[in-house]
Amino acid sequence: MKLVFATNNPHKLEEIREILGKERQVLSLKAIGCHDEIPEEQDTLEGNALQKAHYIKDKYGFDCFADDTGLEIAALNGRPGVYSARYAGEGKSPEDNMVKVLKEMQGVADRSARFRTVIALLLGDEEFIFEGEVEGEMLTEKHGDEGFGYDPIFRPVGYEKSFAEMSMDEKNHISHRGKAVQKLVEFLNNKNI
Ligand code: ITT
Repeated sequence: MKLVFATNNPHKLEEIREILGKERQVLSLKAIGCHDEIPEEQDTLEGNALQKAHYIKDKYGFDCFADDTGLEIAALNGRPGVYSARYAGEGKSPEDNMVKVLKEMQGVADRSARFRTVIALLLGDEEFIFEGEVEGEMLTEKHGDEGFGYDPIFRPVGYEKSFAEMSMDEKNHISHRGKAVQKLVEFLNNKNI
């Protein structure tokens, strides 16, 4: 079984291969000759996940899946949410995004937040959705060098370290993406795919 993972983010590909790639081949966009910037124009995670997956299915014909992820901070009314990738502006780096969040959270007592991932899977002409989330809190400064994106400033509930202080395996066991991919794996197993 070959599935294309419609992402331009190499960290996501690495995390997902660690879980899914043990039994199934997960093809990158590069492997199918796609070097496009895939549009993400919707205002929900589900909408964007579906848009990314459909872009690949429609253009290349492969069964595929896509992930859209957002960091939802309670004190910021759920921001950056679906706009997590470009929170500091178009073309800005993950570092810039973190700087903006840390600035907005200065002196804020309620630090609760969660990561949410929605995966859209397209098999033949059917579509399926899988979700995962993890609760945690925003730190006041960066901790750790592992992971990617907002990992250095997010600490999951029940842990003493940030996602960026965890190994990929440790993060995958408890993370938003890890949980959503686990549901995807169970679905594929049940279908004998
Ligand atoms: P694709 O759309 O190509 O998959 P992306 O990086 O643009 O890659 P998203 O649209 O899902 O991914 O954007 C989510 C943003 O949230 C992005 O800035 C990531 O750096 C960040 N992010 C996603 N997953 C994360 C995780 O597990 N830990 C920390 N930050 C994460």
